[in-house]
Amino acid sequence: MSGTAQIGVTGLAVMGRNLARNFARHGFTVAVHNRTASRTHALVEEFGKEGTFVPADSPEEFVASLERPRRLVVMVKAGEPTDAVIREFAPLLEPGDVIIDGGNAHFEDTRRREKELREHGIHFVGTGISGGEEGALHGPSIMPGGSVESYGSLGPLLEKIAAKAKDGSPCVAHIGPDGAGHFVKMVHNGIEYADMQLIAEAYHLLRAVAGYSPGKIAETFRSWNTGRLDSYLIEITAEVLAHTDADTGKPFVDIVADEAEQKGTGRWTVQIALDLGVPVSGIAEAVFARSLSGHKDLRKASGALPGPRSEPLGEADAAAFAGQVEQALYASKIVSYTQGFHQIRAGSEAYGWNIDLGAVASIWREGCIIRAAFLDRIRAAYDDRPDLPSLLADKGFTEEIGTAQDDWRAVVTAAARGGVPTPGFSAAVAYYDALRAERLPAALTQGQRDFFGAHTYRRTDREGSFHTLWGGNRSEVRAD
Ligand code: NBP
Repeated sequence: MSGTAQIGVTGLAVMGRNLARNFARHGFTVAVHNRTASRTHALVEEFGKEGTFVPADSPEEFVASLERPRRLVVMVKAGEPTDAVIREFAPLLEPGDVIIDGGNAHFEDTRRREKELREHGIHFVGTGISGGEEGALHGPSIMPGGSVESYGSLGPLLEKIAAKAKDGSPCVAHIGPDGAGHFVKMVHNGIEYADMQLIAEAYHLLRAVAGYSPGKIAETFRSWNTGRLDSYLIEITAEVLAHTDADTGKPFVDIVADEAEQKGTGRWTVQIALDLGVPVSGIAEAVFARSLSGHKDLRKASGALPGPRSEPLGEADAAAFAGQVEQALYASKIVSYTQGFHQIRAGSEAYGWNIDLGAVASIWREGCIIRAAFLDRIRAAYDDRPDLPSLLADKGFTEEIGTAQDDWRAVVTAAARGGVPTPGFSAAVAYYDALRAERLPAALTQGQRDFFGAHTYRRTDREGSFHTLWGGNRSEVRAD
């Protein structure tokens, strides 16, 4: 027997509850279920008036309340809880039904689950959902993977509840088969790590080199937010910096312990990038910066290490320096998006996902943490040239980074002189210079490898592999 609910949500903590309300507010009949039934009843009691909910206390009841083919969203803790829920629900489903995993799953887990369920004719749609609890309620950016067929059944519902960009288009697109959606969400979070690190470095420089107060830095970020850096993260940075702690009267940022957390997705992005051989140095530096901040004992033990003697800049120089920091932040940001999109392209090629990079930029525009004016530019770059080898190769970005580069280098130099750690800015400049270099010292690295391990090298002037007899007469032999 088939029920009446067009969609079901199981797992009604903050994300699932708000997603269920979002579906209901858009006129869908929503079946709701949670392992602990009290959450289900609380949802209906508190928000029942917002739409039509069909509460279910058992998996059987939940599945029976869904129209066919059934579409059920799983919003539980990623990892083993997701497997437990699938084990519980899959036997109750029929071929053609769709399970949507909206949690932050590792894309390899999604690939495994999709394959297992496909054997039973069940579609498994690993879906990245970005925007936190507010986004889940008012419109998230949605990155579904899975089969084209499942998107046919699911897409119209997701398009209704997704955030809408300024041009009215929904921030959702079918990303590609199996784990593609969760992969893209992972890199999205990685880019967000890099963005946050760059912003933190800009703050640190304005404080330590320009001598600005947190309030003055908040003003600076507010003014940046009216220009090309316009984004959610810049906006909230200004809010955080302007906030005063009620207990002490001190700037809020000065009473927060300076040890940042690093959860799964940033770390995963870097681990996978290493496997794919993609240099995402901006994201890696962001993860390392967080992890270094957490080594409090090591930092304490190193506090007496000598550093440079430096004075904050005078007022006029400080204002000029702030302008340079804006340029450095923008240029570094172009680099971190370049690296992130390179990783998505590499993942797409490695797993045969055929991901449309312009569409990815397009669906990140609203409702999500990295919402940024800048994403329109990225989409336009890929619309112009879908085979763009790197974002930096786009004419517009090339020109902008060309304009920014003197200031960018000046900021990195000032940071090194002033003893202010800027791993994100510095790594971004190094990446840029490495990409544009005609010759890299990798040639010397290859020579060393051939010397100590007979690893062979290729020549610039002839095809083939070669080895030099380093211990002998140093003559060269063909190695292939
Ligand atoms: P949590 O990640 O805190 O998970 C809590 C939910 O999982 C509850 O409904 C809980 O049921 C259920 N659950 C657990 Br734990 N183990 C279970 C099991 N073995 N069987 C059935 N249910 C189980 O919730 P959340 O913060 O709403 O996030 C949900 C998902 O969305 C996560 O994967 C998260 O990574 C992802 N996500 C979160 C955000 C965010 O901003 N919070 C953003 C984007 C994505 P119970 O009530 O019975 O304990």
